Amino acid sequence: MTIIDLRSDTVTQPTPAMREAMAKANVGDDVYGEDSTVNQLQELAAEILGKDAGLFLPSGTMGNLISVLAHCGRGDEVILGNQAHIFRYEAGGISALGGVHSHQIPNQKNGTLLLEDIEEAIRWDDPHEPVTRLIALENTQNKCGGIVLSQDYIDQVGDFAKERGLALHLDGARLFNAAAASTSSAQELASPFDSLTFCLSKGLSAPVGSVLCGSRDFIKKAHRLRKQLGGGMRQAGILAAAGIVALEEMVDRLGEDHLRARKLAKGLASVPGLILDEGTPYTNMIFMSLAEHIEYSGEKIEAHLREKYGIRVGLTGPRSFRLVLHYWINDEDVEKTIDAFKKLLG
Ligand code: TLP
Repeated sequence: MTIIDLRSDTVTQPTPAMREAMAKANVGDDVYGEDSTVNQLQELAAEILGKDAGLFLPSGTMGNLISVLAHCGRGDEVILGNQAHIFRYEAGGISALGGVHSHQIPNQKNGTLLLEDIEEAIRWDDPHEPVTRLIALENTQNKCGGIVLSQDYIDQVGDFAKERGLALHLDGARLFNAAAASTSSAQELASPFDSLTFCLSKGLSAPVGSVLCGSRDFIKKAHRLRKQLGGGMRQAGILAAAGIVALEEMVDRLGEDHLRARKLAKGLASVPGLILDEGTPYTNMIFMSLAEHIEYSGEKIEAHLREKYGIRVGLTGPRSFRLVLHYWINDEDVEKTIDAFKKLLG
């Protein structure tokens, strides 16, 4: 049975071109800065995003952690959304490992944080209070449906942060999906941020890795933190080679995943018993839940789809799902998925 894995875009396998590039990659000891393939990837990423320098990392989680630790000292505070990946899904690393205090404010349905809420969250200069250092945004915002933050909005937050002397970080795990779905380029969407991470191993299909970009001084600091956290990799060019292919060949096709997400959503919307979240999909993710009259639990449906049809979907609650489109899902898979839901619930 072929597997149709819609749980996440993190499940993507490397493409044949990536495997070939990996086999041929020149490598060296990257802790010494001597891996020419890693260096090439870092320069390419920084150039694409209009930043001074880049740093190759094992994961997006480490990229966010290093960024927060580079901007904040122990007891300092980061303002971020209550739906931010950093807050919800990174095992509390910024507090556990960095002693950084997180100040969550509500993410609006469109993924944004209200400027009034940010303003109110900024601490007074008072010895009772932690020191506010950083604002962190996420684009696309995963938990808010994979929604895109607009250029207008991020520019406003950028100006706001500058006026108040705060740093601004972007969790841009899916920044290239955001760019594919907006009129701005990835570089424009990156411009207001002092630091940003993007993932090579999601929609771009590379097997491992993220790149952190920022000023030369920031990346120097981040480099030491990477070592401290045990993220200094040696002959990492094997992995970076796939990352270069990801940036050169996989960015321009992300719109296809968004188109397929819309096709799949349209088909699923016609299945009685499924209720799609308002507006979904914004990019490559569909969020939906079971209508009240459906007796089965989400778990049961997930198991049935997996065992009978080889279709894997993500459970986001007792009766809700996330389906993510990516390079390894084609039109036929989309049809099969719609059919399977119809057979099960129709
Ligand atoms: N997200 C994963 C899960 O952790 C939820 C997924 O399947 O979507 N930022 C954002 C916005 C992310 O969505 C993720 C992964 C990360 C950071 C972390 O990236 P990795 O997995 O490379 O540490």
